[in-house]
Formats: sequence, C-alpha cells, structure tokens
Amino acid sequence: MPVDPAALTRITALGSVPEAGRGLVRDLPVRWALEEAGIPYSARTLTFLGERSADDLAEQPFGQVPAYNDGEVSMFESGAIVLRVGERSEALLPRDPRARAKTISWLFAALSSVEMQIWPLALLNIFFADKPWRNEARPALEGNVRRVLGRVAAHLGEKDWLEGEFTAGDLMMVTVLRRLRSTGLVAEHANLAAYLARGEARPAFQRALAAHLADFADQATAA
Ligand SMILES: N[C@@H](CCC(=O)N[C@@H](CS)C(=O)NCC(=O)O)C(=O)O
Repeated sequence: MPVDPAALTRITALGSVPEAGRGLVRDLPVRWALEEAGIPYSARTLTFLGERSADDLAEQPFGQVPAYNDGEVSMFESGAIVLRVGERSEALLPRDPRARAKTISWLFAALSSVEMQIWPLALLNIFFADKPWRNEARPALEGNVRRVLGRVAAHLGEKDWLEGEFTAGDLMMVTVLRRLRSTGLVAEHANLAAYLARGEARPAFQRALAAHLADFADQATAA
C-alpha cells in the first residue's frame, strides 16, 4: 500500500537520475503525503532531462516531475500537491483554522525560507565542486544555512514536530532538511537531527522512499 497501477490518483516520477539525486527527487514528498493519507496512487516515470511530449508539458509546464492527477484536479509543484493531498486527509492538514494556517506557513517556510538557502550550497557542492572559487564562496553560503537552521531548531525546541502534531509542514521541512545529508549542518543541532530522524522513521516515509527508489532499481550506478 498504496502503489496501485489501477489507482485513480496518478503522479509522475523520474525513472533515472544521477546517484546523488536518488532519494531527493520531488516525487518523494508527494508519495510520502499519499502514504500518510492512505491514498493509493500509480506512478509514471519520465526520463531525467529527456524530451517531453505536449501532454507532459500540459501536465507540468516546466517538463519536470512531479505532476499529479486525482481524477478531479490536475496539478504540478510538489508543495501545492502536498496541500491538495492534505485537503483529502486531516492526517496532513488540520481542519482547525489556526492549526491549518500554521501548517501552510511551515510548508511554505520549508520551501521558500529554508530550501532557498540550502539550494545555493547544494549547487556549489554538486555542480561547482571543481571551481577554484568554491572555497571562497562556501563560508557565506553555509552561514546562510546555519542561520535558518538555528531559527528552525529554536522554534522546534523540545517538541516532536514544529507545531506539536505531525503535519504537511513537517513533511516538507524534513524533505528539505534531507538535502543537507552530505553535510554536517543539521547535526549541529541535536533536536533538529532527532527531528529529521523521526520524520524518516515514519512508516509512511519508509514506504514512499522504497517505492521512489524502486523506480531506479534497473539503473546500475550513476545515470
Ligand atoms: N518546484 C518544482 C521543482 C520540480 C523539480 O525540480 N523537478 C526535478 C526533479 S527534483 C525534475 O523533474 N528534474 C528533471 C528534469 O528537469 O527533467 C516542484 O517542487 O515540484
């Protein structure tokens, strides 16, 4: 459960990806949300940076994954899709207006306050690792990440989840923090490291990750 080729809800994922990207492609948070909600889905895989048909582009204008269709609506953008899944399940998006507002705030914070600082560092480590200026740029970029992680850690405090109960905001924050897995930056905050581990230990996450990685099973090592 719940990958089911006959399911009404359909998503797109990638069928090949360089090794460093496995476990990080953005179909993963969508699969995780669907698993938390107990909603069966099927996944169609596209080629990494491959040609896109007119139908693919109608579903996802940038030719990227994930795209989502639940029979009622067709969507793109992982954060928006997770919120849609949340509308179908209180397990992700509380019905209480105050808790719901905080959930939406944290989901956007993960993507536009935290990931926005992580992405330049990821680019440096992955795509510019051989550039002579990389060591000069790194301290500033790491400093930006440290600043936002410090804020998230301070808000989290001793709680299990950002607002007490697990929500789509935590799902997206854990997804984003996983992008730092090759750095020691999350581990600088014991509570944040425990939070990340707690998210990854959720059975729904484990099922989503297994299904996500299964799509790369016939890929030997690097794509
Ligand atoms: N903001 C978009 C980003 C989507 C995105 O970056 N998708 C990447 C994978 S994580 C992709 O499809 N790359 C392959 C390609 O562009 O062909 C979202 O959150 O859905």
